[in-house]
Amino acid sequence: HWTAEEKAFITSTWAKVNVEADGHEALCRLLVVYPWTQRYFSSFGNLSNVTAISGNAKVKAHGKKVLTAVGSAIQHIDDVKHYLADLSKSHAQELHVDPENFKRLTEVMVIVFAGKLGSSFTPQVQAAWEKFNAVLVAALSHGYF
Ligand code: ZNH
Repeated sequence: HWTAEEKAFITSTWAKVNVEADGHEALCRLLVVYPWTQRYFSSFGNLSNVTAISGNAKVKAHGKKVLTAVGSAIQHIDDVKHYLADLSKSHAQELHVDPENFKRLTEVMVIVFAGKLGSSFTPQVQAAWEKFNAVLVAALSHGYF
């Protein structure tokens, strides 16, 4: 259900993504914009303000981990649900992350990409990402049912 053009939009964006810097920015935005998401990261230490969040080494490492997983999912774009089955189960059963937050993370990710790519993040490119993110969110939410 992917066209060659949509796949090309996703992979061309991904070629410009820096998993460390952009993952860090996306996770920082999640924690600042939706502060209740901080509760899942109580082991990360001080997240009390924007400066603490952006300077937190664990936040930085985790942002990279999450975007690296997104990159791997892109490698399995035709079978994301199966590919992320274990990750979905661990988020449901061990981490107890409310799946609404997957959607929020993909939204901040789009904002980070748009900011980084500027006019090359065209409406068509965004449309491909909105579709990919819907697949990603559905796959990560699958283990909850
Ligand atoms: Zn998550 C973890 C991915 C979202 C929370 N994550 C994780 C990991 C990964 C991920 C890969 C690791 C695992 C292992 O190691 O086994 N995530 C991911 C993705 C996404 C996500 C891809 C989307 C897109 N998460 C999320 C959210 C949240 C979370 C939204 C909340 C809010 N995670 C989490 C936690 C953890 C994880 C808490 C654990 C951490 C530590 O370190 O402890």
